[in-house]
Amino acid sequence: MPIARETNFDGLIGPTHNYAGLSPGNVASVTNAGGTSKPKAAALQGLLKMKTLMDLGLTQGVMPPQHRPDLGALRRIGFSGSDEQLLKDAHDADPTLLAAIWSASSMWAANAATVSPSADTADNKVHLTPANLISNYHRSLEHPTTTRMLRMIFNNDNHFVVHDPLPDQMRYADEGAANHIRFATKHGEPGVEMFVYGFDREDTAGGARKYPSRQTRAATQAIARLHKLDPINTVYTRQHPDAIDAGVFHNDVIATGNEQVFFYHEQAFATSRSMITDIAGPLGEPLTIIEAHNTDFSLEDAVTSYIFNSQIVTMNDGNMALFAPLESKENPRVEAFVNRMIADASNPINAVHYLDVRESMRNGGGPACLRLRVVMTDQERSAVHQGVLLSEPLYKTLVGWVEKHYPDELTSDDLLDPKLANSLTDALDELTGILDLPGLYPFQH
Ligand code: SUG
Repeated sequence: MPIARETNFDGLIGPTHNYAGLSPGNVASVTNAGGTSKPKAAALQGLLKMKTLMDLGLTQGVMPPQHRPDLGALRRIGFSGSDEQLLKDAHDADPTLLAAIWSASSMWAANAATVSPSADTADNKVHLTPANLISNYHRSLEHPTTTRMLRMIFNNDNHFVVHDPLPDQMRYADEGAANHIRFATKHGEPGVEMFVYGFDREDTAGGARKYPSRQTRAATQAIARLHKLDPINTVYTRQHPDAIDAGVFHNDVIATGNEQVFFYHEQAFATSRSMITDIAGPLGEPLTIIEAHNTDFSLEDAVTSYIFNSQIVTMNDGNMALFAPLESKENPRVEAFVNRMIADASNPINAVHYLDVRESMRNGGGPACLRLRVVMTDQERSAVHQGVLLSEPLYKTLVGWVEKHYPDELTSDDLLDPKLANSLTDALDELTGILDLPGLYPFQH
């Protein structure tokens, strides 16, 4: 088996990052609604996160933000006139509609797509299915550009298949890699892919009661078929409805994994521990289970600290490191748990790096939300569009671009400003030059 490693493609936080309370069931989004955001600081935090991983010797990619405000979305639902008129009429009709078309939510790249590495697929290609994100209107606007972008980045038919998103139907509601964990003895070996859903049409009693479930079982099955996965190596697991109702709107808020390591909270899943056997059986080796119990810290601690939204990464020396949100260090119970985990020689995680992505966290997006993890062989990685792979010069250029174009602060009043909207179009035009992605945005056609 060829050696494979993960490359993380982080969403570059866009210049319109704001707090609009658009995601029911996402506690941070709802709690911080109406607050003043700091787009420049947010993007610099995200870039520093990418640089931290790059400096530790990992390949790091960048996914550009989408073009917002999406005035075309307003025209599609019957608004017309000048840009100023469109913004004003949308606001008068419904302020949350105006906020939706400005949302920088494509930063959360874990929701861009579900990815299956070539070691798992029948045709030995890397398969990507862009997520339709239909559960929230502001996020449903992302997939056309996401699909185009992924096809530009993974533009090599010998190695990559970028599918169309699933049908725009609640039956196929899909939120991408946030509800998917891949296990393997080594990244390059055939793995077992675990798909986590919140809602099953045949089992309405299984749904959460208070907050919406965003992923259906039918969607996960469709992705497994599209990706030509071996059914023996595919596991479907339901999120615990109590977890969804506690604010676990994506599974990556309560569980994560890397190679043979499976780290989750005891209240994450509705299914019994038999799923562990379902995963370990085809792998032929036991998993390293790190299960946090209520006696360690509560579901609420998990949701506020976002500890499970850490990235567990295999470093080049074979050891694993945890890239955790700063908020998890600020919770004494969670911090103590992490310290025990790092000291425990029975698991391969032996370092923790705390990352400051507070601006994104206030909208419910931690370190793992901000990245799309793609496991690739060296040959596949060299077939990726190289313009989006981070280097020291590209990092400096992107920092300069952010400093030049991003507002320091954004409030809901700014969303009525057509001049701001226009200046952002010019900025993104410049960005496609920097990343060598000409024609990415609809306005460039
Ligand atoms: O979909 N927040 C995003 C956060 C996504 C986090 N991603 C993962 N867990 N992988 C969401 O709920 C809030 C936008 C606002 O309220 O302004 C938002 O869309």
